[in-house]
Amino acid sequence: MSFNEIYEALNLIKQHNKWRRKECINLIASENVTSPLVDSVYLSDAMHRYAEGTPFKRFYQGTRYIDEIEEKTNQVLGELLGAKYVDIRPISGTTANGAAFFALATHGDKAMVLPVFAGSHVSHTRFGILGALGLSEEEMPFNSEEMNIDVDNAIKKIRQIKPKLVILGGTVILFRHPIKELREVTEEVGGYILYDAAHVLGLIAGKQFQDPANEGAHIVTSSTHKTFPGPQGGLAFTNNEEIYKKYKKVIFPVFVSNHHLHRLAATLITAYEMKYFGKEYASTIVKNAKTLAEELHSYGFKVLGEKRGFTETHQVVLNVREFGGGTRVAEHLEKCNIITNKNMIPGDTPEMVRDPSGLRLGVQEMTRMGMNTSEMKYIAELFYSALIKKEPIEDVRSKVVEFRKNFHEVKYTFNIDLNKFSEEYLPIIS
Ligand code: DSN
Repeated sequence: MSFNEIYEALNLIKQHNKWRRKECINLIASENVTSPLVDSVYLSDAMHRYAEGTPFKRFYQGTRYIDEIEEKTNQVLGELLGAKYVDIRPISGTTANGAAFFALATHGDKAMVLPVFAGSHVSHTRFGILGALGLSEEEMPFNSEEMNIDVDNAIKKIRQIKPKLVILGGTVILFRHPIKELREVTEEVGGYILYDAAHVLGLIAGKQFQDPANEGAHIVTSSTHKTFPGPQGGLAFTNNEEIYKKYKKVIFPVFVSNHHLHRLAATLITAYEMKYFGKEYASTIVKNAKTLAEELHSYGFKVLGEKRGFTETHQVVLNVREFGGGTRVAEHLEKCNIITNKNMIPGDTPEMVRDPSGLRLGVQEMTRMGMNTSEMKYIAELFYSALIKKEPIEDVRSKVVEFRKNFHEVKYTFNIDLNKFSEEYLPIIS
């Protein structure tokens, strides 16, 4: 017997951990890190169990603690998100969307969705679950200068095509979407507003962004691991009992059977972190994003959304065509240990999906690691060094690794001595 295969596997993940957690500036707008406390809770016996159904009404025995955890998770999330009904069972944002589409629309119905360059998620498109369910995709009018929905034309189009779903939110969201403005006309044509809050959930929980469930969205779907810094997962929420009932019937048994139970307690602890630290965390994220955008702009980068002050969220979007396009720039930055992703932006055609002009940045993870506005200024300087000054890759990478050494600890969490805590509370699985 040889342990080489085991060592090889362990080594790969060890290298990943060291690189992404200790040596990189992570600016992927859809990621975040959980706290050590949440990490500890995540690794529990719950990962081995089943609990189909809803709390206290299961198809399996042995769930008495899971029931309490799930009920509490929905309750605390509901308090944070201003929602009467929360369902934590979707295992991802895509699953949450699929269930909502299926609950509220049927094959042949129309859905009005943002163009991909304006932030629609793949699940909102004909290539994803929306198309798989037989819904047709109708393009939402978008004002590229404002980097937001063109409200007047959206109202006209809703009246004209009568969509069953009007999908707001999504993967590029710099400014508040016009939920209130589109609610009346959507109801007039018998449709529903679905707001995909995946990117901005933490900003909503921290009360630093729009409040979709109370501004008029019929249902809000989300993942739980972007600006909301929980384990990977999904959820849906609403203040409408009828819609909740429809959703509940669909999420199980159509879209999940078991809902990955180890993430529930970890999400609950994250919800408590957001209850106590969310306001400060979310306001720092927004301040940091704005600073990064302004600094990049002052170095000469083309930052989108200038007319409206660049951003109100965790995101900054750049047009990097002059540096060779999104693919080339993202790959170059990766060699410098700056992790970003290429993105379509207004003006890009569908054929440009593999080499779009844009780069999307998000500051939520680096904010969670304790960075503030002065660090954002330094990150902008590193972009300048890498892309405008064209410093050698190794020089920029060394600066990044050195800089990151000061930011290894997750902030906005409880100050608990995990060694003492774990003896009593976390006897995990031994
Ligand atoms: N595709 C992800 C994003 O990066 O926004 C969300 O699933």
